[in-house]
Amino acid sequence: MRQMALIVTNPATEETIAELDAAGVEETDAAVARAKQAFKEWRAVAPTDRARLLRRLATLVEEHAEELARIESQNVGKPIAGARAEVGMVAQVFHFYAGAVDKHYGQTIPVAAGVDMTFREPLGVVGLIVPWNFPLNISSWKLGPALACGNTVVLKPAELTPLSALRLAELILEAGIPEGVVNVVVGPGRVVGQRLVEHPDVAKIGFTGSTEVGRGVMQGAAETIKRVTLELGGKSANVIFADADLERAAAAAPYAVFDNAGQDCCARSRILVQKSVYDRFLDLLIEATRMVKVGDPKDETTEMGPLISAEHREKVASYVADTVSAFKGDTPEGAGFWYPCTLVEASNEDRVAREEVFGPVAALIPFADEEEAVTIANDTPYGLSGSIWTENGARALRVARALESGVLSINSNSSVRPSTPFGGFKQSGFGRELGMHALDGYSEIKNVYLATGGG
Ligand code: TXE
Repeated sequence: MRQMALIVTNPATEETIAELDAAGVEETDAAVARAKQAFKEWRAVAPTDRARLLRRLATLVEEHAEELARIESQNVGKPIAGARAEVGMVAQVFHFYAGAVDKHYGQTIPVAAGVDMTFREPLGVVGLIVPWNFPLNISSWKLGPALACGNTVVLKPAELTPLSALRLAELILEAGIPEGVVNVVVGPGRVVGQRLVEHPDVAKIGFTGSTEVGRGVMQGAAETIKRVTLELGGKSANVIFADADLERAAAAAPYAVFDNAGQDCCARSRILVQKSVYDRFLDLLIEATRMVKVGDPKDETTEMGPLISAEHREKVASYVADTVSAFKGDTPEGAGFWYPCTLVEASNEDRVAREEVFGPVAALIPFADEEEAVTIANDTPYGLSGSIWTENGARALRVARALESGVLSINSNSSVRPSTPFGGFKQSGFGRELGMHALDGYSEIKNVYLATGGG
């Protein structure tokens, strides 16, 4: 049975930009069947040929970068300059995995009376479930390693943002990747996503989204003992010590939480500041936040666009309702799901500091010393990313080792690079994306023993 139509909206104008038929269970099953059929061919493609096809895809993404950036900017409300940078990363990710295809291999292990070897086998059909905040980027983080390992794919973009994945699917075919290897199914998470999670022919789910839905994915996967990789929410700390370069830390802090209008699992949305420099840092931070240019995503100089939807804006606003704002920026008049850059002074017990707001809201929290900074930073169910700002190298590493987070940066807020592992501790999920580590999540180790003598 067909589901209702999906209306795709530009969050900056509230205009409809596409109407699509939503897929249901039947279409999902058909996509899985196509992927299962294509697996027979794709797994047998020589690694060097798989590498060549992925490289061609990377090149096509580069050649269509402007078009893809415009689609993403229109559908998500991202500033065009940021969308271009994201598409640049998508191409780099495919280049990285093109290079990785034939470098992810097994071992020979010394044993008595024979030869023992390991092989990296593909899993089969993998279901990739992607959110709306970085639709193309997160798709590439999963597609790259999945295809490099020889799996075939059913990709489910978020209902709100399916357009870039549909265009990417065309480029995948243009690159020469055989039909059926990548199938994009657009439909509601609780129908298409859920079916992928339950489908007996899907070997693994690579999921990015909310912790709540991630929990359901894990439960649903138990029935068929599916592999899962979960990249979930975050409530990361940006820890500013008194001995930091305060000007640099304050100049960078707004972008660590307001980038993508705060709809970023890596957002450093808790800014922990040592008490002795708190007032000075707050002044610098307000000054830097004032500079964030909020407005039309088409404008080349815009740094922050709207939120994804009216419903999401309501959710974001609910976190700020009972807080003391230290700063609230301006937003454009008229249509669009705008929300201002907001700085609130909070305690780590407040709801705004405990839950993932997923909007341009930073909670400032003072701390006395290193020990208290670590205690507050770790006092959260999440553990995705975080930053440490200090000129004391030993402290920087001490704190980095003590923080319960998967991705940390020192004197920087950078989180993602094609070649380095990305993923969470605690309720931020498990499994790693990007880098060589992601290949482990899309392959199975097979051990083969060859008897060469009596044994
Ligand atoms: O996420 P969902 P939503 C957080 C963020 C945000 C909140 C809600 O706090 O405010 O989640 O966002 C699919 N079985 N993050 O509602 O629902 C869904 O269609 C299988 C953090 O958009 O988790 C979409 O493709 N799949 C995050 C994907 O799951 C299901 C990114 C994510 O949607 C499903 C996004 C089901 N039952 C939101 N229900 C991050 N870590 O970056 C939905 N989906």
